Amino acid sequence: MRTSIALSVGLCLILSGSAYAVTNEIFGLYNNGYRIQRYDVGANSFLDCGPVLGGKMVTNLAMDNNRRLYYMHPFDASHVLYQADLDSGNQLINQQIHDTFPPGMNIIDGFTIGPDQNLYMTGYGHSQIYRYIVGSNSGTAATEVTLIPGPLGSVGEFRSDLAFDPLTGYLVGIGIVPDGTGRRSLFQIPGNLAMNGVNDNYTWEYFGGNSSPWATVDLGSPTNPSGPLGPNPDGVAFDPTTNALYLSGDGEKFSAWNRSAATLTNYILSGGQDTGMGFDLAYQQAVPEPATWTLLGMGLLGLAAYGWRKWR
Ligand SMILES: [Ca+2]
Ligand SMILES: [Ca+2]
Repeated sequence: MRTSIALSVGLCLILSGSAYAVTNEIFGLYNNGYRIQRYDVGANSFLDCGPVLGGKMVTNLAMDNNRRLYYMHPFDASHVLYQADLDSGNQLINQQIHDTFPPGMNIIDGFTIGPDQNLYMTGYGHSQIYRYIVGSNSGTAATEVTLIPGPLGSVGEFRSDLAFDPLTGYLVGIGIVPDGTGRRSLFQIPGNLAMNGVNDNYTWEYFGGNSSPWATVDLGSPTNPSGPLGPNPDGVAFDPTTNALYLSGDGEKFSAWNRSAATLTNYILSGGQDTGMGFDLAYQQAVPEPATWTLLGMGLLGLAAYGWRKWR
């Protein structure tokens, strides 16, 4: 009987598949990219976490499973990757350089941490996804995916922020649609292609597939500054507990979206005002809780003990 209970608990936890140790919060850059801001999703409130190091505008932000933030200025020749932790009041602490990359990466304008806790990057003119092994001190980021425009045309880019979709496992980002219009929409890449250690060519694909509503959306651009995200759509984040989608422009128009219909749900304001949060958005990149595996292990041990008693 005890065996059955332990086994059931383990299986239930595995089947639920969503036992994440996630604080429901979104981080973004504001104050023209010189400070980090926290949005508490449950309380619907904003908090200033403090200034970034380096004295330069930051447009790249990511957070790992331990709530460590990573950030970067886009325009350096040798890109400097910084890390920061948060104290109990959610103020930035322990800020320091994590690694430095040699020249040749062009403009970097999109960060996210993957489910493997490594750092994924993209930027202007690349149409490439780079992967950096966090903590490797290697000073190098390998090219994991190269965009192929395919039948849509010849002009297109992966461009701004990245985020792994917790629902599908795809890597999602904001990019310039390769149809010559210059409009921005969301694209997606199978997550395994970004994490497999080799450079894969991948044809532009809209978020949700090429027949999804994202195929016709214009989020805004320099030629369409009245688009829903303004002239420079930039930030992407998914809530790992609900799969909800959040987007932003450059320092404005932080907003909740309907991920299936590709429609704006609402702008997220503070006292009726735009807080200036954007450039890059970051949700904590969760991994399944160790407790899940511990309980599953207990269940399996129970099964083994049952088998052993039966055998004896
Ligand atoms: Ca960005
Ligand atoms: Ca790859």
